[in-house]
Amino acid sequence: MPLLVTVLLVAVAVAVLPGQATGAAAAAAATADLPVIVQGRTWTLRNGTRFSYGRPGDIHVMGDWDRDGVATPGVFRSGTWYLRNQLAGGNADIVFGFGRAGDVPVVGDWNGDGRTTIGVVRGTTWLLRNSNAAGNPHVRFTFGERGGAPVTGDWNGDGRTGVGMVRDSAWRLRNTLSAGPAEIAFTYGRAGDRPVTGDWNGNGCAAPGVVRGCSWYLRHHLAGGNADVVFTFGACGDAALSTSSAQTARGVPTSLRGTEWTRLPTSEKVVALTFDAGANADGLPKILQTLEETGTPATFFLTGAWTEAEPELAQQVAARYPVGNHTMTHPDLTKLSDAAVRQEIMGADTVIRDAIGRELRPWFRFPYGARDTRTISAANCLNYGSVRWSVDTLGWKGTSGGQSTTTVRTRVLNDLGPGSIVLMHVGSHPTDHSTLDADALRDLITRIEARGYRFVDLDAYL
Ligand SMILES: [Ca+2]
Ligand SMILES: [Ca+2]
Ligand SMILES: [Ca+2]
Repeated sequence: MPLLVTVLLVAVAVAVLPGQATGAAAAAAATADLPVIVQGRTWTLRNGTRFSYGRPGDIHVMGDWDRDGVATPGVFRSGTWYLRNQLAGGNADIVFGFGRAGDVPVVGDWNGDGRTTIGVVRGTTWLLRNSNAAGNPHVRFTFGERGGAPVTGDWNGDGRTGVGMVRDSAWRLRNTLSAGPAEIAFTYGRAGDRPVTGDWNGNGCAAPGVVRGCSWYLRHHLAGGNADVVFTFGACGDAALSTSSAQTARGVPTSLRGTEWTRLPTSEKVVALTFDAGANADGLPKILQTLEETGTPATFFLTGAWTEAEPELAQQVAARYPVGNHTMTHPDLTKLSDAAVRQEIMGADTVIRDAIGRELRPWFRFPYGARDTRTISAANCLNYGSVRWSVDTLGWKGTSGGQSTTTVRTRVLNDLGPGSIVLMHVGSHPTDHSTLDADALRDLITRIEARGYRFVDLDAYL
């Protein structure tokens, strides 16, 4: 497709005011699906409808839960669904549990009875319900590839929602809710785009779209080619979905847009331990053991290169802790071209997502902490937000650099305050082979807790 590369780096918020319905949306048949964006807890439909619902960090979905012909919002929050039957804020009309934290929510009319119901995708296993209530899955099968983004839509217009998986620009769709090969395959969009599906022209069939930054490229056919409709809607980092689908990538917390965190946005006595992995993994076994034995939450930032070298360790980390993107090869991004910045971020996204089988966004950390307005904007437009640190232990300088477990400990304790973000590393020093962060960790955890602080991971601040 013809790509407006410049769009990627223009972090311009396009405000959509109520009543600003577009010609395209107004002209489409009543059954056409609408693009939807969510910023924080504010939902905006492409026809101007706007309301607040859910909490920041929820995963957003829309569907016709009560079969009255109108699609309304819902959110998935760590295994609990909160569905609303009105296009307005308020309390949830339907609340139930299905799936668990880390599952990817999907919605569709799986049995063709006119009611949209829910499901989750766990790796490549699809677990679907035909009613909006807790219970066992009515349909269960495997489809797709690890690391892909699940999508749903009535591809063939028979009234039943089919499934699909999008990996980078490869779309693989299936009309039948059972294990088997893709029935439709094509390429559309590119790595880093967020897929979105809907019946954009009201012809009864769902079709693909991608959201890149705040630009939407919608297609009216199940085939590669040029976008049929292109427009800007929302801002970089907004969650994107349609009135018949779930969002396929997390939005960026508003407090991370155009800026970064050096402390967590909180006044509570909490501390986030963060570990960067870009060199070797020498300190990792000890770190994982200490974290596990002390029950301490933590967050890891991996480079793509490290993950390629240590895929099993990456999986081991991701099984217990949130994982963020630390670029492919750990360069100073401020010295790279726009295209190279994008390649570094998305290269790592693809490699790490493939290895751990889940979304990394929005967590991103700049190598060396080197960033500027341009590169922060580029990260935001790829739905990443930058997490810096309030204290660097300097353990990475090693014993040969004059550091010790005492200096590591002292630096952290001197910085201690609400929302401290501690930067540590999983590797050993390249020449003296010391692993000061790993060695200091257990004592550090004890001393921080003794001062009345508790530990949190970043996912608690989505
Ligand atoms: Ca409805
Ligand atoms: Ca149904
Ligand atoms: Ca169908």
